[in-house]
Amino acid sequence: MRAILITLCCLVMLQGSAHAADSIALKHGAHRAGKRTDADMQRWREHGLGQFVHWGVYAIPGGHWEGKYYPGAAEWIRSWREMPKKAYDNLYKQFNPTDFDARRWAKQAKDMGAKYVIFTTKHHDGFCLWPSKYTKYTVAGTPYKSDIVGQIVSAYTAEGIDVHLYFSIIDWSHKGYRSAPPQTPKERAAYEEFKAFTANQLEELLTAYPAIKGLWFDGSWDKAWVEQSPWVDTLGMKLRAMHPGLIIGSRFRADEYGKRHYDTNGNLIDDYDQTWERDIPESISALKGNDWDCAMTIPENQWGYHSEWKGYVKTSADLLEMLVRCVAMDGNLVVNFGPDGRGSIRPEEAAIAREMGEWMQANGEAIYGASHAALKQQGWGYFTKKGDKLYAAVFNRPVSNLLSIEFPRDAALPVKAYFLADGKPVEIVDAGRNKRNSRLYKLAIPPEYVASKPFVIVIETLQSAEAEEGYQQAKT
Ligand code: FHN
Repeated sequence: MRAILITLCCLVMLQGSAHAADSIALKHGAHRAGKRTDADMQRWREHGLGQFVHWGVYAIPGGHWEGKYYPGAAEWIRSWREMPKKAYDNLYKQFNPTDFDARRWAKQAKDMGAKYVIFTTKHHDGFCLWPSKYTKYTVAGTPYKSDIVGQIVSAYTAEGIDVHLYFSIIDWSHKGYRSAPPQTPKERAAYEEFKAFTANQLEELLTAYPAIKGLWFDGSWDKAWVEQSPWVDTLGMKLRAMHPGLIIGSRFRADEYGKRHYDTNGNLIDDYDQTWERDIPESISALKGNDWDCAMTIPENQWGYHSEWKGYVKTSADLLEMLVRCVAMDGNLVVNFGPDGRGSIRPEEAAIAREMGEWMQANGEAIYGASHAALKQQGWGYFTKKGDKLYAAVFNRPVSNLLSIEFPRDAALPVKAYFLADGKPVEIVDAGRNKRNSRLYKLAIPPEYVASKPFVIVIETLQSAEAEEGYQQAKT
């Protein structure tokens, strides 16, 4: 009896310590288990496609200085030793984008099929595209003078496109900003000033632009900022209280142990996973059921305007493939644009917007509000789903013209298939029970069907005895 009691006590103790090791009480970790369930977040989740715009004074040199080519990302040119800081810090005096027309940009984004835009209010250089009253380094001090953020918010909102404001925590223009934690009392006092400045600017943005839907933070990886996690957390709560429904990704703050994106217990910090920059997860399991977006550049790694793109430049077909891949894993794809110093969108980007838009016009149903379909991935493309419809987005047409689809045994069965673009029917061939737990079907693409672009086939499914019977009949 004594031995049994000792064993039970040990088991309870072991369980207790395992629990403590599994989960640590955090004050500044994730404040919610699982996804947000409110309408604002649901709307964000259904966007599918977004546009990112990186714009600032770095668009003036466009990746060159005094005839030399800067091989890095154009918006980082200030950190290049060939470009004197003083020269960069005076560029704003030339900022006069007379070609800028927010309504034209917004219309182009709408035609592309974007449902939200992320716009840089200020990048790491600290130059503000709105007339912030907390610094002189703003658009108000340029020859252009007018509030650019305000024009973007109005024009995009008028087109029905949700606006999220990009805000860099790194600010090279503020004397109190630093990447390493402050050590001396003087440094600490300066950093406190920087914190107050950052909080003031964020509150200023929310007050000036109440129509915005979210804040997209960047440059929050510095140790100095990470160490401020309790303060940052409190600031985040204040911003949320000021702006109900506000959406903030996982790049704003760390927990009290310095863990970013995912807290010490492995829970996502804030509303969506922002780690997927120029990268898409291999499988949905990597996302642990969280919301996420992928921010993608058109050239390899250029966000701001660089007049000379080198290396591989993505095509609209590449980006559409990425878009469908993201939506098939419950994520959004945000395609970056870097307008030039005069305010024009370069022809390569305009072409991408047009081509993506044409495809979205015909196939957007497979993207907006669509989500992950738990079917086995096939080499020809991706599945998304909405209600009782499945969407098969075909990027690699098989030479056989037969698309294999494996349905789990208990899944709703395919009853009808047709091309999303023109409604023409596609034959469903029952290929029998290939494995014990799944049923194989083939969608027969008519050999005469010509497609110069990826295409989508809608598969209507039915979970009913009728469909089951149909399946049985088709087998005989
Ligand atoms: O350093 C920036 C970069 O310039 C660009 O703004 C991207 C966009 O996500 N964010 C940073 C790198 O992660």
